[in-house]
Amino acid sequence: MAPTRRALVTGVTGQDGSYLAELLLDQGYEVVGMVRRSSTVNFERIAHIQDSLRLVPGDVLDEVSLLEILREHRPNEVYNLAAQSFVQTSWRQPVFTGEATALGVTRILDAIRLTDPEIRFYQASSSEMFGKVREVPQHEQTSFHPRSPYGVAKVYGHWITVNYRESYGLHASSGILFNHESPRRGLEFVTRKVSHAVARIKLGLDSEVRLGNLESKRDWGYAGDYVRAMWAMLQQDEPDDYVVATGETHSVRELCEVAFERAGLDWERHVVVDEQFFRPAEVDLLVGDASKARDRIAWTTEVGFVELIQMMVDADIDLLHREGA
Ligand code: NAP
Ligand code: F7E
Repeated sequence: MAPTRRALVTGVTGQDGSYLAELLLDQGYEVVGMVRRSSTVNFERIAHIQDSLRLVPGDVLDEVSLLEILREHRPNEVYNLAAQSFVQTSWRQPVFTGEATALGVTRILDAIRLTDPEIRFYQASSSEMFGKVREVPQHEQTSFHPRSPYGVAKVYGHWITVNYRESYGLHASSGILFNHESPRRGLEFVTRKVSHAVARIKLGLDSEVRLGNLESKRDWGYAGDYVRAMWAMLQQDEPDDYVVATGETHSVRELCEVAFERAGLDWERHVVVDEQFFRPAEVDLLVGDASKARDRIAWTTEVGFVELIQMMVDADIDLLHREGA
């Protein structure tokens, strides 16, 4: 019988961490999830699988905690999903964003190098690295021009992953993932902000939602589809970098149309444009070319844009009902 594989997931309490942990458990892995200390427990996204996970305390700001976890749990694969991931916050907390989202990657890579260089490593890179895009669509060779401290930090995380692969021969791969959403998305991101607002308006709890740039365009996919790509990258003989995207782009305005329509509402009666949600520098248009992921790791999407947004609106209406609204 093949030995049980063990994976460490940093950021396991986040949107992607929860879907990835489910996938790894389904594949028969022992899943070690790293959680950082907080004054209240925030395990909502993993509550349904919590008993099957081994949750261990640690922080990407603290290299000793990472070394201890690797020494004690000896994973075969490490998925680094931990980050300060909200772009808007990165202008307010640029140094913290750099510490967690950029240097956190080096801390993990170094801990791997020192404890067990055979560990396979996944880095959660981002389409935000393309920023002021040089070409459309964006692929693995497109140059980076990040437009936020978050994007800059992700560029560092990406290149340090490539560098440790080239310097030390680590099996380190970087997934350049475009926006991916789900009912588990944080409430501050625009898709979930809109789906949650639609549910509240539908149930008479609110009358409007205030948004920023309605013309901005994103390539939005479903998080459940994207975590399959992360796992597939680490099953390849050779480490590499892959763009993961749907290849379709939609504006925030279209997102509003689909979301409000799902609840039988007219978005123009409820959406208010508010300057406070505009960004100091914007990424206007993102659309990815995932041909390499399709060809080399057989990655495909199962959930399209309209289905995704409808799923999120339905889930938020259900959630509010369950909360007794
Ligand atoms: P998310 O929901 O914001 O989750 C981020 C996770 O990182 C949370 O579990 C958070 O823990 C943890 N974390 C933050 N700071 C940490 C620290 N100092 N030490 C340890 N853990 C820390 O993000 P996501 O959407 O799942 O994204 C996962 C990763 O993919 C992130 O690196 C993100 O930047 C990247 N990414 C996301 C997308 C996307 O569209 N979702 C696209 C490209 C790349 P708490 O729960 O304690 O806050
Ligand atoms: O913004 C516009 C906003 O915050 C999308 C993260 O997962 O994906 C995510 O970053 C767009 C932007 O995601 C509001 O200006 C308009 O153009 O949902 P978002 P993001 O910044 O694209 C990338 C790939 C990551 O890696 C990140 O970790 O929507 N927008 N009005 C708004 N955005 C927000 N949040 N709120 C608004 O009111």
